[in-house]
Amino acid sequence: MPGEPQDDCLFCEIVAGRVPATVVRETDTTVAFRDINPQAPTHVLVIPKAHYANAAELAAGAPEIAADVLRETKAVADEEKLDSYRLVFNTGSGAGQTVWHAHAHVLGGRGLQWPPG
Ligand code: DGP
Repeated sequence: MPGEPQDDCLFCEIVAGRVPATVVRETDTTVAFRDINPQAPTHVLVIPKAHYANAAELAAGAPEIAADVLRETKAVADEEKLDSYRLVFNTGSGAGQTVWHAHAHVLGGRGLQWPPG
């Protein structure tokens, strides 16, 4: 079933509390936690609790939860006092996606170059 937890999914395990994470925010539909390998002073991942493989599948399958994720990225940025920040949804291995559960990277706290690498 779309959205159901997957046994072999690391972020589903974080949602379930079986893998520890530094959670900074949680709602009924989302969890935000610090990235284990931060690329900026603030590097937080915002994920839906429901399992979708990437942002596009989330938007197609559960648009209201996709909106929740976006809303939470702003809440994280506010809590972290970020004036400027970058949202990244790596989609596909060629773009650097390594965890197949939709997630928004919230990156800030330093200057960010454009275009990204
Ligand atoms: P991506 O490359 O876009 O799929 O991003 C996956 C991110 O997940 C990557 O920046 C590192 C992070 N990550 C991987 N394993 C863990 C973990 O066990 N805990 C936390 N907090 N983050 C993780």
